[in-house]
Amino acid sequence: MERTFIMIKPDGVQRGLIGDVIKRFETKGFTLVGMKFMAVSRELAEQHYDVHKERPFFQGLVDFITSSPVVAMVWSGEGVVASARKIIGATNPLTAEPGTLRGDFCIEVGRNLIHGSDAIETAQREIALWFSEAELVTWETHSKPWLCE
Ligand code: DAT
Ligand code: MG
Repeated sequence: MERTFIMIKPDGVQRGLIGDVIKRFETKGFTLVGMKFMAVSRELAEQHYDVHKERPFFQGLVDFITSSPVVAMVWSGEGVVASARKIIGATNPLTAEPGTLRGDFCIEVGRNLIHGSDAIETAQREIALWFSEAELVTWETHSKPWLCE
């Protein structure tokens, strides 16, 4: 089953929005397969955002992600990678549509609440970076016949 990596960034944790974020993915019908509350090392933050290492905001981004704890999660479901990106909304919260997490809960790109993998291959790389296989749980929700035909 398709999986994606979702991280509630330090601003989401500090602002007490962990429950709101998790609720959106739960009520949508996706399945949680891994979750940890953790401090992020500089090394992990730099690896996670490696694709942006030449960008001017890179150091600030790494400083921010390592400044306070995050919630790292893996969610699974058909089409979860693209659907999670839609639930999250545009990178710039001011252009993110109302109803998306960024559209509803934040106002600045440097404090945009949440990370979600942008493609299936990215998700595979990010999940392997943040979680060991032993930390991921394969299970089936009792709601499955009420979510899927
Ligand atoms: P996304 O998080 O929507 O995948 P991204 O991968 O382009 O966006 O950028 C990663 C993060 O870097 C983004 O969530 C916030 C930060 N960022 C992106 N563009 C920025 C900018 N112009 N100024 C400051 N921070 C930026
Ligand atoms: Mg990205």
